[in-house]
Amino acid sequence: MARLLAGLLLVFGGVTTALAAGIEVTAAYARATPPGAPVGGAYFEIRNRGDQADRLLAAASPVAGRVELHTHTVQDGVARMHEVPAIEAPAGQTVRLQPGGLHVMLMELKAPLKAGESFPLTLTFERAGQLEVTVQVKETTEVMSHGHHGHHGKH
Ligand SMILES: [Cu+2]
Repeated sequence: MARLLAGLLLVFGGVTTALAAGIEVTAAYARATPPGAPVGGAYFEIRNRGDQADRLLAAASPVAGRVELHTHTVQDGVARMHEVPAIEAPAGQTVRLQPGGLHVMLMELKAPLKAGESFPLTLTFERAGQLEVTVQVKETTEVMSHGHHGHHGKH
């Protein structure tokens, strides 16, 4: 596993922008996680430079057992997150994944995400196909009021 990860980081290290079939993914980052935390969030911007709508269908990373696409909704004044089947990327628009909104959820983390490190994330788009991005891990600077409570890991 360590060898695989090192190889992937070598291949993808330094890549901040990934581009495929009109889809550009920039500013990918994840929040550092405390020891033992089972999940982490990853965020980035998807710019669709093409003239046809696309959708992010799935994501995968060697740092997580599985990866889900999530959004937050507020019900009865309580913010909750839940899985979504896809994240829409309308033609000519930029979609921003951010804390409190759409995000990529890294489930079953194999090790804590440490600030200053980076890891590869494979994104699968309906039209553009697979795109590899490098996610930078950043220190958590703001406290999420809703956190990840109530995350049952099933939907
Ligand atoms: Cu989530």
